[in-house]
Amino acid sequence: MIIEQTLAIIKPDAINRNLIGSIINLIEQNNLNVKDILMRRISTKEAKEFYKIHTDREFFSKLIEYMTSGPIVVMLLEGDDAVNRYRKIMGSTNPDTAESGTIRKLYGLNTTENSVHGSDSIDNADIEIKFFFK
Ligand code: IDP
Ligand code: MG
Repeated sequence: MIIEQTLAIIKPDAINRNLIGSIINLIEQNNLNVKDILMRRISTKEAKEFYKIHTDREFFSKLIEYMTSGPIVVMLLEGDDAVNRYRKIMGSTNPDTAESGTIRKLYGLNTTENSVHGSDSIDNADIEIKFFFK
């Protein structure tokens, strides 16, 4: 067993549709432990910093507008192989092509409003956890 930590976010589209509980259920049923949790809005400055690797992408401004459109739920998850396992539970970026049973396949609306975020590496998990949980 390799116990890891990762950062998960429930995005505004899922909050708006009362999906917080359903998404946390999927996370917990997969033996990932919620070690910390918060709900708040993020500023435009914070969103731009969080997604800075995508600054030059054509979807960047749409992404920032969306992520600041309402509150988000941010969670520190812990468990065996947490980074890769949570990415699998989320599914791929586009809900239409995401694997069946994944959060994005079940609940995502489109490639921008895809309900959840998850860190993509142990190094980024570390950076993202520090970003929200000092
Ligand atoms: P990921 O969330 O699956 O890791 P990234 O490529 O890191 O996907 O993109 C970050 C977020 O930006 C996505 O979750 C989604 O909300 C948005 N996004 C990514 N690619 C596109 C796109 O091609 N069109 C619109 N929005 C996108
Ligand atoms: Mg990513």
